[in-house]
Amino acid sequence: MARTVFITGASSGIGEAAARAFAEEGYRLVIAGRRHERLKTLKRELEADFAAEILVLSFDIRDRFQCEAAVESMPEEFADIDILVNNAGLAAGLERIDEGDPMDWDAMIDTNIKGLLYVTRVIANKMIQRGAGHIVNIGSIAGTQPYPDGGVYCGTKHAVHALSQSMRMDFLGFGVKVTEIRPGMAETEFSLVRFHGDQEAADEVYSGITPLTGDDVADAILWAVQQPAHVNISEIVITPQQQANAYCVSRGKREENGGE
Ligand code: NDP
Ligand code: 8X3
Repeated sequence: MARTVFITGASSGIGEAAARAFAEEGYRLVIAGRRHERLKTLKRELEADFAAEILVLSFDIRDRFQCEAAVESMPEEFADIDILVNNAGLAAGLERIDEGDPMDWDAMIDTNIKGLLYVTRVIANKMIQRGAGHIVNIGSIAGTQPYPDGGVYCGTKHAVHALSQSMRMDFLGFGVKVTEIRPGMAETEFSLVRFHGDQEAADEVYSGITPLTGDDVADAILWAVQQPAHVNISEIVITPQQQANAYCVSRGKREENGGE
């Protein structure tokens, strides 16, 4: 029987790429996000390309009651979630703490931490009852490497790192695996969202490098969940070849940037 995967933030970027990768492998999919039309278009595409079974759930992950109602609304054939990919998230703004916008902070904290918790709580509960499941949390290199002007985003991803470790201990003995994937720079809508729609600023982030794509991260997610039953992949850190960590990026060819 096909396994069922629930992906939050499937309307773009890493989540959308993961949906495509899982559909191609024959999984049954629940794809979630706020942008209903995008999710419906993706559903049609994956049904046509891979004859995949897809359920669209449109809700705002920041709202606990919407999260619970969405999960409870799933028809029987989708209700037994084998894999949860906690991917929905964002960065909003890039500035010093004293200049930060508290509305941006709320969006990041409510989505990246509280939203992840709300969805995990209801789905993990069902996994524990069934004695099986796999939760994949999309963290970030920012989850272990705080950088200037990104304090709140980095704080939320540090929380994802801590929560992933706690979940792994909480669910030990219940047959539920937990994997945290921490990507570096991936070119998705991430920077466009961070800079509030400023495309030029978003493009600048990736100038002179070949960033990760959503597909690269999706490959890592798929690999982690396809390991044998007795194997748990705890963490994967994945960056572009030109990014060593949150602080060191080599833009352009070595000879063009003085070998830095
Ligand atoms: P995108 O902006 O392309 O995708 C973000 C997804 O999150 C969208 O599908 C969006 O859906 C969803 N989302 C955001 N807010 C909400 C909300 N309130 N309710 C429901 N869904 C929401 O960015 P990425 O694909 O890059 O980001 C995915 C994850 O990867 C994030 O957690 C991000 O922090 C992480 N990450 C990204 C990196 C990068 O460089 N791109 C690197 C490291 C980690 P919608 O707007 O339709 O609701
Ligand atoms: C996104 C990667 O380095 O911009 O989480 O924080 S980074």
